[in-house]
Amino acid sequence: MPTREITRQNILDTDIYCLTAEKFSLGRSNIDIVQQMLDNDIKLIQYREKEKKSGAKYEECLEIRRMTREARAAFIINDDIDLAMMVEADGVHIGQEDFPVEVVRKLVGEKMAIGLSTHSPEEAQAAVKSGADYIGVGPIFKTYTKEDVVDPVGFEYLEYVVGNVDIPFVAIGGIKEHNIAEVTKRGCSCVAMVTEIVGSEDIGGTIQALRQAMQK
Ligand code: TZP
Ligand code: MG
Repeated sequence: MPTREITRQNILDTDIYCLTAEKFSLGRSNIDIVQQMLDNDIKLIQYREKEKKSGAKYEECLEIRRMTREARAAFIINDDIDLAMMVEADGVHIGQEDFPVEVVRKLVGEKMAIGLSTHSPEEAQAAVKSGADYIGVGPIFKTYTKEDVVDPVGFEYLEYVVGNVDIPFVAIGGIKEHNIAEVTKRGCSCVAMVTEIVGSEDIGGTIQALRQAMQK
């Protein structure tokens, strides 16, 4: 893939959106995992870390910012708007129960992308109106990775988004090598995963297998 300047509009123009989760990383650090992701040409990484204090998260995100910049990959931070601003991330990802997108926009300015998790057509339409740059669509399948997760939305909602939503979107939740083709063949070109990648002994091999499966 040719390198490009990362903008709010093109941040999802890539195949795999990787999220961190040290708890599921088989004893490896977030930094080690991110390095392996970048070494395998992953161009979009979200720092999602529910188990650490702010100071530790700041130190890690500073390093991941340096690494992603060098690799020309986009860097998004989950939940922590202040942290995203402090390390000059490319984006922040928030949920339905977080601060309103319009208010977050006032804080982060015009350059930073704002992603919003959605679970229904109503939430998708509201996200577009709010000025979100992209939406998360899911969980597509059952997932055990997220604690306060809602029931799977299934393919019906994904198909609605493919047909009716004009901003970029990413599918998430329980996506694995064996089911990723069911997502991509429905017209979803960017797929987010946590455990399938961070929980793999062979991250490079898994990414390669996922990329192959996405072509089916
Ligand atoms: N948001 C919706 S599902 C989910 C998040 C963060 C977790 C997805 O994790 P996994 O391991 O890819 O199922
Ligand atoms: Mg959140």
